[in-house]
Amino acid sequence: MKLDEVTISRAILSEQHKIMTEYLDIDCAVVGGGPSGITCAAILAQNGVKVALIEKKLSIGGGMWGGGMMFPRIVVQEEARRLLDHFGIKYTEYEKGYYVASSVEAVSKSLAAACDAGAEVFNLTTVEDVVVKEDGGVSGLVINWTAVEMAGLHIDPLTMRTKVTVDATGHDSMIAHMVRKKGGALEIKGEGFMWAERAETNILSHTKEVFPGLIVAGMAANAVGGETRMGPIFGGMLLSGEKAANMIIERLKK
Ligand code: 48F
Repeated sequence: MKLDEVTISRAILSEQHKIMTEYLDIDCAVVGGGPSGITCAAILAQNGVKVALIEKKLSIGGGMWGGGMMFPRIVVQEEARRLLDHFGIKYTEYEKGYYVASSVEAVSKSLAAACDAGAEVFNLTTVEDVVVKEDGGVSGLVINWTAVEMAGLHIDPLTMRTKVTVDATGHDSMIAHMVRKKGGALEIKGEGFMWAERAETNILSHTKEVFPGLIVAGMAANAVGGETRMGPIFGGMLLSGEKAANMIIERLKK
């Protein structure tokens, strides 16, 4: 087969242009490709929701790749074991109720499940603002290439419309902060000290709609809710992503 460089370039441009255009109007945007965001996007897509997973970095996976202090292993407790099974992630039982998995396998398999189910991943894309109109809720996201932000260039962004947005941006809870900065009535209590049991127990009660159209998940939920942190135990992240997805599935049915 004879190869033509321009055909290769045209294939990339035309395909991504088609996808981006199609995804300017979606059911749900999940911002942040860490464990909670991937889980949320995967379960949404598996339930037929048109979902975009938006990640500012080149790679998806957030804080899961590095395991604990760069030992590429994560711990997941009994309550979330079924989600490891759901994604086909292998694990061993270290002690009763403590399951250990490869962080690399956990990212890869959960992300593969999201892609297989039809979630569209936009990496290298930063959410820099939200759309809030007369109904007072988040109805869209303002996006730009991460490289534009990194270079400090003054280039206007593009906008996508969403029915619901998930802030899965981790400890920084970036989307919640954007809403508050622009005057949205949203209280951000801030993350507490390390206390794994408390953080993992309470994360589901913090996974909720904190502003019309905006659900917080993962560490963003604990940061907004004033909850403690948990370190390299990931069950709460997976369960929080699942809860956010289930809330959205129910909401979209109405
Ligand atoms: O931090 P992150 O992995 O979030 P998470 O799902 O999981 C937290 C754990 O990794 C760990 C922990 C639990 O054991 O404490 O820290 O809550 O992933 C968040 C992702 O969001 C991206 C960021 O690059 C990261 O990959 N992100 C942050 N701000 C933006 C963003 C933004 N404005 N636009 C797009 N992506």
